[in-house]
Amino acid sequence: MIRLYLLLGGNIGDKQKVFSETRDRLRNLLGKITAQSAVFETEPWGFESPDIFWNQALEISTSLSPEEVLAQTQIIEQKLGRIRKESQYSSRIIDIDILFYGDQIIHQENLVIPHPRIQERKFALVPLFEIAPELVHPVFQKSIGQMLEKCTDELMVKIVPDVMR
Ligand code: PH2
Ligand code: MG
Ligand code: MG
Repeated sequence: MIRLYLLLGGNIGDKQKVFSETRDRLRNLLGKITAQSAVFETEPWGFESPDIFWNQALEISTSLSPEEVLAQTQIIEQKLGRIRKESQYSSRIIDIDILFYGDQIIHQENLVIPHPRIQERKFALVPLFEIAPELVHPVFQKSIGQMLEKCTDELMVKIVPDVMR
């Protein structure tokens, strides 16, 4: 079994319903969710939009390969109605990003693990810090806590109170 860390993100549609449906599908297709952060409201990073994001980090115990995880998460994104746009960043119903797959380092054309921009993004580091503060990034050899201290991103990231996990 591998310890997998995912980040859920979405800024349009019924986020409560979409996040809950995404977690149910991840449990069925990938494995047990062994930790989940609070849900955070986060300002769009890298593009302008009036629609605030929700982000949540999950730890999952899986026996799937990284390629299988990618395939299954993309199927879930599609089934929940994600439409991919040409532009680099755009509003979306659900994005499921692979942050870490154990301590493996993977560089394939369509799959890079650890996710290449974790260190620049509070919307990823803050939820991850809640469930895995001591986790060490296998490339930078720094813990999530150390990476958060060094991160200069100043966009808003705050807990959504009372959201059902
Ligand atoms: N995802 C992006 C680009 N920008 N901003 C926030 N706040 N949350 C995200 O999940 C996010 C983003 C690319 O996938
Ligand atoms: Mg993403
Ligand atoms: Mg993605």
